[in-house]
Amino acid sequence: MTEYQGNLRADDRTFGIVVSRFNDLITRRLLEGAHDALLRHGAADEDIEVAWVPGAWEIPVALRRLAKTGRFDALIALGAVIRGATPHFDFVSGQASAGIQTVATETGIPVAMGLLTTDTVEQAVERAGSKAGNKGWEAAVSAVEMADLMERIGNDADR
Ligand code: INI
Repeated sequence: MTEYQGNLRADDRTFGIVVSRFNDLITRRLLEGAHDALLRHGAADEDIEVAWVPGAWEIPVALRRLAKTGRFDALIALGAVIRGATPHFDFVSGQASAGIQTVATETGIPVAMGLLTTDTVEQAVERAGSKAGNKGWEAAVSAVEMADLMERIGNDADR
């Protein structure tokens, strides 16, 4: 039996982050968490690129552009959609989430999901560096693991 597992080693790997400005009180904390996690796992600061977009809706197209450059081993999507703040919450959160996954499956580049979808601002704050941890940090660790896993599995003929 051959088994594959990604290690949490980020040295010599390149990461692209797409982060949305909407609810930037939250998303800046997610970015801080993701950046910190990448550095702590060995990534070099110059191997991390960050693209800011207006809102969660715009995350997938920016991810796709980054993926297509061929510069990245893994990507990270960061955003915050808060139900109380938007009447079209289900639409924005659903389409953004689906679009994020589509970029990963269509390009073969792993995309970690750090898009918060919460009912309240308090829940978002809790997940952006207070009592429920930092989902940006967690997403970045997933990106590190997936980048290593992809290399272990080997070439993707579709890329
Ligand atoms: N974008 C978000 O990232 N979070 C939200 O909570 C949100 N609300 O509340 O609507 C939101 N809307 C903006 C949207 O993502 C687009 O940027 C906008 O529609 C322009 O295309």
